[in-house]
Amino acid sequence: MKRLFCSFIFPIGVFIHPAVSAAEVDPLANPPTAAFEGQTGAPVVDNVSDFNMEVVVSDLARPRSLEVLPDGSLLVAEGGGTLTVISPDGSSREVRGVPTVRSVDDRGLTDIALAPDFAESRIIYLGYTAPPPGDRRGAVSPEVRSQALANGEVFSVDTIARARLSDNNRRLRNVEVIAELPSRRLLPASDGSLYISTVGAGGNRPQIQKLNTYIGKVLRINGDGSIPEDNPYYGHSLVSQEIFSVGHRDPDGMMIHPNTGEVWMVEHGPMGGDEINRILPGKNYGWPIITYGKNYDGTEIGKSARTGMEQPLHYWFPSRALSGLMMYTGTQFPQWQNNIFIGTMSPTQGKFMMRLVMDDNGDKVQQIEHLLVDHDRRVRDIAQGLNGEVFVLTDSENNTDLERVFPGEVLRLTP
Ligand SMILES: [Ca+2]
Repeated sequence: MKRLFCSFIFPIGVFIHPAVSAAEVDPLANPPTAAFEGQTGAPVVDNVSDFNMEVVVSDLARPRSLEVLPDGSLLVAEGGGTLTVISPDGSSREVRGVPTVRSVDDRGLTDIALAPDFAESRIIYLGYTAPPPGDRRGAVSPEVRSQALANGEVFSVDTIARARLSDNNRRLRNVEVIAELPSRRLLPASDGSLYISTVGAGGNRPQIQKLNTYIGKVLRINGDGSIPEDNPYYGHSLVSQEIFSVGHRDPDGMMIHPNTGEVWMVEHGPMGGDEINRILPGKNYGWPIITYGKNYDGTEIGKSARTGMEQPLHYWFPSRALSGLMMYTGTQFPQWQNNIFIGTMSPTQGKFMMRLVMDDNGDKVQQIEHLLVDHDRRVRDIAQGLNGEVFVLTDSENNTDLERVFPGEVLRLTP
């Protein structure tokens, strides 16, 4: 596999959608047919949730990830590469020793995640884009990296690191680059392995189906960066052995299901076809061969089912732009137990937090509630506090984004 690096600063690409007259085509006409009853369009909840919302902090720039530390402090990662600890008393302090993050748009730090044994090990994983070698001030644009990934290449700037957070939460120590891989979200598992959802592609990209690219995949490595021997393609010389599952259009939020230990993940569809999936080793989740989405002009992309490809547990048509994913297991909101929460970020369908009420088996969405609709902020991450409160990380927007200007926040939801 070729490894590239580039020291130029590239302009941010502009996406141009094909010109279609809205009068001629209703892109939402003829919605797809579900594979089973209840796979889409779950009804709204019977009982509307009642909760209080407080703003904990409101000065974050492109925040990406929120973690709850064992002492009740919050660890927040901003896309530009800043880690901040917010103490239970509300005071905040920047964590020192964070590796240098570079990107052209302040989105270079993609995720942070605590090891399951963090209380003892203090190990934290970071996914980010590093500066190109020999050019600490340089950066590579996401579009250029995305094209390289589609070609089966990896820029040496795409970095997964692990580090130790000092006992007083003030400094990262022993920062160690464990892999050069692209990442959207990191998910450490109790067996010591690390699942990584990678970046995807906006268009129909056959490269997503290929086993020698990292685009549109879930990857799995060990905590030291080595390949787990029980990975589905371990020992196969012609493929990327980090691959755990394939065929994801644009992966985003992940979680370990608290009751089953399975990996669950949401992904962005095109116009329609946002999905939540149970991620199993070696499985193919279909994009772009099967999808419940359509092209943005309403034309068909492919069928919605095929033998040997996985069906989503639930899909959304039109798309909601799904982001952070969490299952609630606390006691402060008894009526939320075993509900799944997903952040949404859609400029057309709304920005809010979804609550999914699951059936007794836990794999069918029975009812859906939209929370924080009036707050109208992109919800990027969701975390459960030590006492069962819920923390919500909202994304910042700037004046290139619907002409709205406000910073990212941490919200605290209590009964
Ligand atoms: Ca799929």
